[in-house]
Amino acid sequence: MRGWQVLCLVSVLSGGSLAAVESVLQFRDFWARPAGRAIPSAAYGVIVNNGAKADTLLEVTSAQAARVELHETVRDPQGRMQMRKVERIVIGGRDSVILRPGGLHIMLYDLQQVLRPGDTIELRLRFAQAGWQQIACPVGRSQQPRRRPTLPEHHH
Ligand SMILES: [Cu+2]
Repeated sequence: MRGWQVLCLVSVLSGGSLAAVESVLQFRDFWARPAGRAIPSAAYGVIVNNGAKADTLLEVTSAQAARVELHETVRDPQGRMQMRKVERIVIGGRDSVILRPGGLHIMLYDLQQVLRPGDTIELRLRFAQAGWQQIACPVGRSQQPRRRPTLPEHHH
C-alpha cells in the first residue's frame, strides 16, 4: 500500500508532465530494527523500480536519527561479517533491490528516541531520478507470525 501512496505523490508533483516520470519506485515490506537510544538501528525492505531506466539511491535522512548511512555487509578475509558504508545503491530498470539483515541496509545512528515495536519512523530517500521519496517505516519485522490464518491473503 505504501508504494501506491508514493505513486500518487509522484503523480501530483509532476502535474501535467506525467509522461516525463520514467522511474516509478515502490517500497515494500519496510521495517526498522527496535533499538534503544544508545544503539544504532537499521532499516530494511524492498525497493522496486517499475521504470525502464535505472535509478540510484543517493542519500537517506530521518527525523528520528541524526545520522543515516547506506551500508553493505561483507565477509572479511578471516570470514567475519563486517558492515561497510556505500555511497549509492543502484536499482536497475524493471528490477528491485532487497535491503536485509546481512546484506545492504539503511543504518540509523544517533536515534532521537527509543524505537519500540509498533512505532513508526519516517525515512526520506533521495534518488537521482525520482528525487525525494518519503516512506513510513514500522518498527519491528514486517513479516509478523500470522495469528489469524483464516484472514484472506491480500488484506491491508
Ligand atoms: Cu550497518
